[in-house]
Amino acid sequence: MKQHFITRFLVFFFSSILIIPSVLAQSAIKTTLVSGPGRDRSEGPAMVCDGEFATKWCVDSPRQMPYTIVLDAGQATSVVEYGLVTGDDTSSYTDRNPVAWRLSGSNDKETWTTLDDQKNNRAMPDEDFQECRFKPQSKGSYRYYRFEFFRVKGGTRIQLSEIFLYNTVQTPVETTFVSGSGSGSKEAQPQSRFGARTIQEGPEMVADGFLFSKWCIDEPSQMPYNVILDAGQPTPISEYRFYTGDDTHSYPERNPITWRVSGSNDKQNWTTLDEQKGNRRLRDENEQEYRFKPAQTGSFRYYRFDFIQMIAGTRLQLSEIKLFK
Ligand SMILES: [Ca+2]
Repeated sequence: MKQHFITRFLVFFFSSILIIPSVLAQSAIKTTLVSGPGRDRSEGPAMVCDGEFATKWCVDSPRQMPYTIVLDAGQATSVVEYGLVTGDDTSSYTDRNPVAWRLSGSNDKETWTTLDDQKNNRAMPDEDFQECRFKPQSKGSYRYYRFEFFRVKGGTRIQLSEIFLYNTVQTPVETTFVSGSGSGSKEAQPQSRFGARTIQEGPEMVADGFLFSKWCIDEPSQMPYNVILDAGQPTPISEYRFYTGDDTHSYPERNPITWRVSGSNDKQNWTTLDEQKGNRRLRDENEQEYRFKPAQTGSFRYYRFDFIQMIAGTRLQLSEIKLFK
């Protein structure tokens, strides 16, 4: 068992190559910039549709407000969801997220139909490289999409690293638990007025649909910890989400920072879909959702998550892992 563990660890290290994040969502419509305010070069408006999270549109020009970006979808397309992605330093400059905007569609760039109107939407997080998705109130088939940003959280500077348009809605994948590290062991709770209580904190808790139940394991001999989920049939995923535990605010060191996601159709041959090393995006907050796009995709029935390192120590906890098409 120990040898198996060491072998897996070595395989991980020797096979680890730097994966350049391929951040363009699989289902995003390819768009080009028609017009928008800002510089031509490094932080210009074209940066919202270059497919790279690393490049952003950043402008502070109050006279040009509302900041208006027009994108060309190439052909008439119905947008059922759109995504705004925060910048590379939004966690340091939290005022730059838009809070009021309007989305309109057109086929001639003259007559515009309002599709969505957000007056004070603070859903975008104060975090770097985070995509926030919105469903427009109206739909229709349009070639051109216009975003008018009326207001940001504070001041007049806006920044976005990408704007994604989608013609398919992101749907959750129903999964069932296959196997995982930990025995479903019980953690004895202190004596309370309810009597001695035990709580199940086995790996199956990440797939029970509840945030108040969690997988919590501290068994160094079993590291890296893994959990396998069954999507029922071969299913490509565009996103996976981790949800922190019910007391992560008190125990932030339990958040994973290095992990690998793999897919398989026979539970024997695994294809690496994503590797994250030293990723500290999960924060010291309880039951919070964090979204990740796998670097690779493929149609797999089984998805395996290997947790290689936490912020500190050997205890891992997550309340849910969810997959999305
Ligand atoms: Ca970009």
